[in-house]
Parts: sequence; C-alpha cells; structure tokens
Amino acid sequence: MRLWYRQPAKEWVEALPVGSGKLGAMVFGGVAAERLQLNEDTLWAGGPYDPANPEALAALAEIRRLIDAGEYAKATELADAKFMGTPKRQMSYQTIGDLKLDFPGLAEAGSDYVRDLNIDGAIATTTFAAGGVRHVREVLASAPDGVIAVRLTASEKAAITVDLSFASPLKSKLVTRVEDQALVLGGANDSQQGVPANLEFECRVQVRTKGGQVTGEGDRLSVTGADEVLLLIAAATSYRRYDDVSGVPVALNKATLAKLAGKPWAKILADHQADHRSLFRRVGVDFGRTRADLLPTDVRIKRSPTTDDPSLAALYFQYGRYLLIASSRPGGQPANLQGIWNDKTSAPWGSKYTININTEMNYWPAEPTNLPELVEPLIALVADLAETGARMAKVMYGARGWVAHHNTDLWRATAPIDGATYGVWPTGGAWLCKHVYDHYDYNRDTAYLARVYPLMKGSARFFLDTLVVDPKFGVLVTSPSLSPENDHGHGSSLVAGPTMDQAIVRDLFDNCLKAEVILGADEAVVAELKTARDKLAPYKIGKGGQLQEWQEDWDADAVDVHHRHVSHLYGLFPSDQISIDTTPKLAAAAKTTLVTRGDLSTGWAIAWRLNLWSRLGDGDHAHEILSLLLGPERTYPNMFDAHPPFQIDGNFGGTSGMTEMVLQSRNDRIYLLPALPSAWPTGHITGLRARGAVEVNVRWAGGKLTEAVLTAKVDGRVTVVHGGSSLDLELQRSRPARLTTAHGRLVRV
Ligand code: FUC
Repeated sequence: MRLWYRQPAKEWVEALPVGSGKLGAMVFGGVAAERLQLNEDTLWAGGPYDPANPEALAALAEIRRLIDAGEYAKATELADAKFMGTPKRQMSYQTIGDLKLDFPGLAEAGSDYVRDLNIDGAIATTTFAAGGVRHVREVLASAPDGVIAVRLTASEKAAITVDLSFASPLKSKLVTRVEDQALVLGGANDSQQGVPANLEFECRVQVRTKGGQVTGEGDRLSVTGADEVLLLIAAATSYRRYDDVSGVPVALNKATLAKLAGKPWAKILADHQADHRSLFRRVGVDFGRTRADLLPTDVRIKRSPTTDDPSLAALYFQYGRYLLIASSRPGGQPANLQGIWNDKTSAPWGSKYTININTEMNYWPAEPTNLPELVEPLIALVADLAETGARMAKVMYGARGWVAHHNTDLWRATAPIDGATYGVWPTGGAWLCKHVYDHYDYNRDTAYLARVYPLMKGSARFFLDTLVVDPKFGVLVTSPSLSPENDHGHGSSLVAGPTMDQAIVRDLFDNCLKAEVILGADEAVVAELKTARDKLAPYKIGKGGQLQEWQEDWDADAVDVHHRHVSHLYGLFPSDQISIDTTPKLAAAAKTTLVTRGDLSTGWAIAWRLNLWSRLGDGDHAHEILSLLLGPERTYPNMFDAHPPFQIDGNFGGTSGMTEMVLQSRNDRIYLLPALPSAWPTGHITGLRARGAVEVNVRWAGGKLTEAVLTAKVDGRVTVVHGGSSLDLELQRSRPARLTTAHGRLVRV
C-alpha cells in the first residue's frame, strides 16, 4: 500500500498527493529544495454570477423546429448565437501556489534517497542522508485538524536549516508577510471571462521548532540550526456558498491554528491516521503477488504492459479510494476534474465539474467500496444546482423544476457553455440525481431519502415540463440535446432524443416512483411520472446490430466511430437497464457497439470501457482494458490518470471497474465474481458494499469462489448469483451469512 521512488519528482505528475478533502498538497521530495504545491478547494476564479441567457427562451421553439426539420447545422448555429450561457465559459479552479523550503548547505541529491506515499497511513515521507546526517521529512493533510502538517527531523541535533517562502501564479493583491512565527500569504483570486474576482484567500504557515532560531525578513522566514521543525499550514478563502463570499480567511486560519496550540506532532499524526484508516481500512484487497511488487512504482508502471503485476492493480484500486478520501469530505467541495490537486490558475477544462461523465465517474466507487460518507459533497452540490438550475429552467426553457447542462463550477453555473455541440445537453443534473438516489439504495436511510427527494422531484419536473413529442417516432424526447459530445454526421451533434437522455430520464422517473412508494405516494405525481415514463423513446438496435446512439440509425455515419464517449451505453453501466441476464438482446447490441468503439481511448474513456466489459461478464477482456489503463500512456509516475493531461476520473473509474469484476449489485441481485479474469486466479476483496445496505467479502482460489460473507445493516431478502446458480437469502441485521460453492452451486454454510 505504498507508492515509492528513488528520485525526487521533477514534473508535477511525479509529485505525491496528500489531501484533507479541503486542503491538498503535491509533495515533490526535493533534497536541497522541497516544493509543496498547495490547493484549497474553494479557491476558484470569479465570484457569484448568473449565466442565464435572457435571449434563449425566444430561440427555443425555432431550435426545436430546425431539429425536427433535420436542419441540424442551422439549429446549432442558432443555439450558438442565442442559446448559450453568458459568459460562454465557466470559472477555473485555481492553485494557491507553492510553499518553498530551501535548505542552504544541502546538495541537490542525497544518498540512500527514498520518497514514498503510504496510502494506508496517508503520509508522504522523504528520507536521505547528507554529510553523515539522515534527514526525514513527513507531510500529511489532516481532516480532523484542518491543516497540512510537515515535520522535518534529522539524526543529528541542530542539523536543520531551512528558508520558507511562497511562489504563487496569482497576481492580485498578493502579499507575503511574517507574523510572529508564521509566514502568511494573502491575496485574491483571478477574474475570468469578465466575471469579476470576488474571493480573498489566505495561507498561513505556523512554524514550531525544537532548538535553533527562527527569524523573519520581508517575505521569508528562516529556521537555523533546529533539531526538529514542524510546519502547520492552514488555508481558507472567503467562500461560504455559491452566492455568499463573506467569509474571513484570516480569522478562519487563526482559529484553525489556535485549536492546535500545544498539540504535538505525535497526536496530530495519530488523530489523522485514525481518521483516515476508519475509512480506508474498510476494504481489503488482494489480486495476487509477483516479484514485480518489489520495484519502485514508476518502474512498475513502465513495465506493466509486459509484466505480470496483479498487485499493481490492487494498488491502483486502493489508490482510487485514497484519492477520494483525500479529495471529498463532508462539508467541502466534491472532487473536481483533478480531485483537489491543480497547479494552475487556468487549468485544463478549468479543473471543474464536467457532469456529462467525469464528475459522475469520480463517485462510481464511493458506495461499492464502502465510502458512502464521501458522497455528501456531491449531494450538497446537487442541492445548490437545484437552486441555480431552477432559475436556468425558468429563464431558458420557461419550465418549472431545475436543469444543469454539461458543466458546473464553484458558483454552480448551470447554463449551456463552450459551444452548442458540447453544452446543449440538459441531462447533467438528472444524471447526478442517480447518485442522490443510489446513496439511499446502498444505505437505506429513509430520513435521508425524505430530505433529498425534492431534488430528484425538481429534476423530474423539468423534464415533465420540457419533453416534447418526436414528430417522426411519436415518443417523448429531450430537445434540443446531443449525445455527449459525438457528432452524428448529419451536420452537428444537436438532435432530439439521444439514447443516453432517454435512459437517464427513465432512471430519474423510476427512482422518483420508488421514492414515492417508500415515502408515501402522491398519486397525482405517480400517475404523471408513469405516463411520461412509458412514452419515453425506447432502446433501438440498428442495422449493424449495434445499440443505437440516436433515434435514427446513424451510428455508422458518426464523424468519429471510435469516439471516447460511450454515452448510449449508460444503460449497461452505470445503470442496469441493460444487462446480460435481463435484456440479453440489448446487451449483445451494446457489445457490438463497444467492439466498434474500440478499447484504446482517453483515460476515463478506457475506465468506462472497463466497467462496461465487466458488466458484459468478460473478465479477460476487462483485464486487457485494465492493462491499457495501468500502462505508462494512461498512468503517470505518481499513478494519476492521464487523459492526457491528468484527470482524476480515470483513477476512480478504474477502482469502480475492478470492483465490478468481483462484485456487481444490479437488477435486484448480488453477483459474485461476475467477470473474474484468469490473470487473478486467487485473491479476495473484503468490505465491499451492495445495494440494500449489505457488506460483502469475496474470496476465490484457483479461479473459483471459495467464500462469500454477506452482512446486512438492515433486515431484508437478497438474491445472490454466481455462475449459473443463484440463492435467495433472508438476511438479518448484523448477522453474517456465509456462502460457498458445492458442485458448482452456491450454498449457505
Ligand atoms: C469531456 C470529455 C473530454 C474531457 C472533458 C473534461 O468534455 O469529452 O474528454 O474529459 O470532459
């Protein structure tokens, strides 16, 4: 459970990430100069803004008419002119900058150098020897204490001399000063796209030493001849909510640090590790071991395409869980496109929330790998979007309920952006609602469902108000929309009723109907939802035997038949509308589509294919795809996923995909080893979770299931499936049911 290296990081994607959910640092592990690149999850460009375009509603009917008339290019032109948000782009997530530690007297390189990230202990450590002195530098990001803590120690007394300074790419109001034993960087965020900068931030580094002297001068703070140095780094912005920037970062940081007065490193470390392990250790994994796991991590990644290294997959699996724990904690922001780690002021795709796949993928592993608390920031984001999106629905569509298109940011912008062929897609919020319901389904807390159901209902209301009848097929469809971000080859990507939309809206209506039953049904709402649901455009199989991406059989006409998005396969995964056992014909069509699309794609797109092939029950093919993800083209030396560039979704999608190989929870059943690859003959995963609040341990040997243990949090019935055999179980709360196989059939022992 360790990433380790024999040399310091040169590039950012070699540095090691630590995170408290709110604060993040990338640790480079330099000897003479250490660099900690810092992030705080609310430091984004801009300020509260409303991107709703008042001209949009007047253009809506004409855009729809052009689509119905097959004038897709003209519809796109009009949408680009009248239907996009103002501004047409959203705000970027921004870095605080670097805290630099310069060690005068130390050479570039030390001997016996090792740096590592222990993902079970959630701590990054750099050790080396220089001039007969052994140096140890440890960095952690503590959620309970709300700081990044750095400890510098040495084998000799008075051996630590270090100069601290900041380097930030932010320009506005930037001031570094020394205040008592602290180095303080204050400033403001950037304005972007004409949205004024409206956030202040502060980063405050409190220095504690044993022995030695601390002196401050100008924008540097120096420690000379100390036995030990402890840095406590707090950071905050004035962000309180998407519409409230009245926070006082100086006061917040001072309060955070005041609480830590007198708290020794040992206690900070112990509290941090207890907190991290209470989440991390819920799941144990073993896919087998080879000698390859003795090598440094960067070497393993490089060799992985040609070396049998199953424990690299296990490390990647757990690293995904580590990254979610480090980037998504209750009360903070959800994990964005780069989790919380970003060294730029204008990041690739703004390091935002891309909600036409990427943000959802981030959260695919959360429930199944037993980290349900970490979904809270995502649900809080949906609650915000239900507010900003209600205005968008009204202004742009004249509709009730709420809508979010393909991206959002810290300010919860919900307008179509970037260009009509990307942004005119009204189903982003509805997809997020699947996560809102799934959180109930995995945890079965009715009070929670009662609290969040209005969010789902509001999203459904938008579609009840805006679905239109397709003049050719007579079914209910979204329009205007698109199948993310694929050009159908008939002039644009704009269209009515792309398959994905129908599937997402079908899930939304179905989940609302389930919630209605659980919470005490409102018959009028139920009737309305049912009527609309049954009129939604159905799945279609095209002339090539493929699952159609659009209402028309256009798949072969698409501009890029190998397109990275596989949006129309949403029904196979993450949804379970299509499966090899319940809808075998549609599953076969989905397979034909997947074969045409091909395996090699961007990082997250490979990860999606991994999940899809697992759902098709083809473990060996899933494993081949996993090898593509783990190889050096799609995994950086620090194991961050390479789109390229870095995008964290592939990490999370990878963890989810491996879970799907071992356990699937779908169609009211629990599938054990549904896609076990022959490359992993013996292994286990313990502590996974299935729908219905059931914890599941799965063990196998010689490619065969040896034991499964199911422990439910609530009483209930489950059906467990393995190979060709199934078993109905009555589970009692907290009383484990132990299963094994006899003559190839599942039995309870
Ligand atoms: C979607 C994808 C891109 C990229 C971006 C962040 O637009 O199509 O590949 O992942 O999100």
